[in-house]
Amino acid sequence: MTVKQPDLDVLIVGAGFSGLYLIHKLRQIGLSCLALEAGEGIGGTWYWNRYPGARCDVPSFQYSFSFDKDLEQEWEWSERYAPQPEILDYAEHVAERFDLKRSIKLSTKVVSATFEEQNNTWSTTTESGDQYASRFVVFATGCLSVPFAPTINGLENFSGPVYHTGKWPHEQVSFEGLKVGFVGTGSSGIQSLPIVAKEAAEVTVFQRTANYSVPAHNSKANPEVSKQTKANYPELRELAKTTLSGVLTYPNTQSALEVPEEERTTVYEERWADGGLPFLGAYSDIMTDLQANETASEFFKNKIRGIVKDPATAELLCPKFPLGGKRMCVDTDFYQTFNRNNVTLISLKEEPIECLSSNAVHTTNRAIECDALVLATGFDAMTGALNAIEIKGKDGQTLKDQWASGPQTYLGLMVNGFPNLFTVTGPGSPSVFTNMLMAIEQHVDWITDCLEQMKTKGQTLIEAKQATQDEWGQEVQRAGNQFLRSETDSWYNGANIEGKAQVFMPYMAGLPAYRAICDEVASENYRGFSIT
Ligand code: NA7
Repeated sequence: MTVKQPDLDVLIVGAGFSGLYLIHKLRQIGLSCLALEAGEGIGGTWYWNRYPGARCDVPSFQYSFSFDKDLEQEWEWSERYAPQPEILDYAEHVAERFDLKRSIKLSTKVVSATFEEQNNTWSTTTESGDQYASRFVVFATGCLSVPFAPTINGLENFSGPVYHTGKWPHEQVSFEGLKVGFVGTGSSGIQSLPIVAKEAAEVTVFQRTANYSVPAHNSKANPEVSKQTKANYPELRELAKTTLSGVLTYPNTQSALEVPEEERTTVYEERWADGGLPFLGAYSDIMTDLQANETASEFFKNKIRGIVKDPATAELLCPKFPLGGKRMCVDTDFYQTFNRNNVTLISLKEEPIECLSSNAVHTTNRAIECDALVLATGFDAMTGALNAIEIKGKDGQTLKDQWASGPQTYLGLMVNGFPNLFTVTGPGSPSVFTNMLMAIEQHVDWITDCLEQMKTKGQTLIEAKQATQDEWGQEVQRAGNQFLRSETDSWYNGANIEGKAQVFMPYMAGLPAYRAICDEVASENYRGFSIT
C-alpha cells in the first residue's frame, strides 16, 4: 500500500458543487488539496440523478454560485427551472473556468478514513487500496447521494431492467412499447412519471404516500428578466441572504387564520398560478400551525380533485399529512398524467406488493405484468454517505457508532472525537431546507476562513467540544419542533429507512440566524471548538 501525496493539507471527499468550490477556495488560501470523487464525472447529485425530467426546484439564476462576478455574468440559463443536463454543464463550466480538474481524481471511491493520533493526520483509503495522508479531511459528500431501494421479495427473479432515479444509466433509456411498474411518488417520481408515461405503453404507479405537488409553470428564460437579474445580481444575492431559505420568494407575513376564506382562496390561486415553492409562503403560519395548514391543504386537495377526472384516483392522490410536512414537490403535469388511459394508480396502503416474479408485480390483490421497473424510492439522506465510509476518529471510535441513535454535530460542521474533519452541509445545518448553493458557499467560506486563520496562527488541530455539540443538538431539535415538518415521517427525520434512528436532521431556524451564529462563533475565537 503506497501513501500518495504525503504532504497534502486537505483531502476532499466528493466533487459536486461543495467539492468544486472548496478546491477553488483552498487554493486561494495557499493550502494543497485533492478531491476524490466516486463518479466518472464531477457534479455529484447532478451527475447521478439523470432521470427523465430531473430539474431544480429553485429558480436557475438563484441556484448558482455567487462567488465570482464574471461567472455570474457569462453563464446563460435557458429555463426558469434548469434541467439536470444544463446544471451538469454549469458544474463542468465552473471546473474548467477555475482549472479545478487537476485537483480531482475521478472514479475513486473512498472506503475509509482514519485519524492517526500519533501524528494528527487523516489517512484516507480508496476502494482500490490507495492511501492518502492529509492534515484535514472534508466530507463534501452531499445530502442525497446514497440511493435507497426497498427490499422487495423476488426482485432477483424479475427479468426486466430495474432503474433507480438516483442512479440512472448514462445511455438512453427507452420505455417505448413497455409496461412499466413505477414505485415512489416523491420529488423524483413526480418529475419523471409524466415523461415515462408519455413514452411507455402502460404505467402502473405504486404509491405508498400521496404527496403534495404544485405546478412549476416552467418556461424558457426571459431574456429581459435575465438582463435585469444580471444587472442587479449583487443586490439580489444580498436580499436572498436575508430570507430563511436563501431563495428570493415573496413571503406573506399575515396569518392564514386572520383573513376571510374568499381572500385566502384568491391568494392561494395566485400562488398556484405563479407556481413553485413560493406557495408555502402564502401565509406565515402554513408550516407551523395545523389549522392554518389545513386551509392550504384543502385548497390543494380541491385542485387535485379538479384536475384528476376519475374521483377514486383523485382521492387516492389526496395527501393525508400537513402540506410541507414532507418536502413539497414541484411538477409539470403530474396530476394530469393520471387522466391518461395508459396510467393506473395503485395504493400500496390498500394493496401492498407481496413479491416480484419474472414479468409481474404481485400485490395482495392481483398480478400486474411489467417489462421494466422504475424505483423512485429516494435516498438514505443526510447521513447515508458518511455512514457508508468507515470513519474512525480518536480512540478508534467510528462515526457510524457515534451516530447510531442519530447524528450529532456542532453546527453541522464538525463532530467531537473527529478532529480536523469537516462536513459541508452536514446534519445539524440548514442544508436541504435551503438553497443548497447558498448553504454550500456559506459552509465552504466558514471552513476555509477557519483553516486560513489556523495556518496564520500556526495551529494544527481543531475539534468540536462535546458540551457545545450537545447544546447544538438541543438547539437543532428546538428549532425543528416549531415546524409541522418535524412531526411528519420523511427523509428529514430518517423515517424513510427502516431501522434508521429517527432524529430531525436539518437546522430549521433559517439561513440568516444560522449564518449569524457561525460568524459569532468564529469571531469569538471559534467558541465551542478546541484549537491547538
Ligand atoms: P423521496 O422524497 O424520499 O420519495 C421517495 C418515494 O418512494 C416516496 O413516495 C416513498 O413513499 C416511496 N417509497 C420509499 N420506500 C418505499 C417502499 N418500500 N415501497 C413503496 N414506496 C416507497 O425521494 P425523491 O428521490 O423523490 O426526492 C428526494 C429529494 O430530492 C426531494 O425531496 C428533493 O429535495 C430532491 P413514502 O413517502 O416514504 O411513504
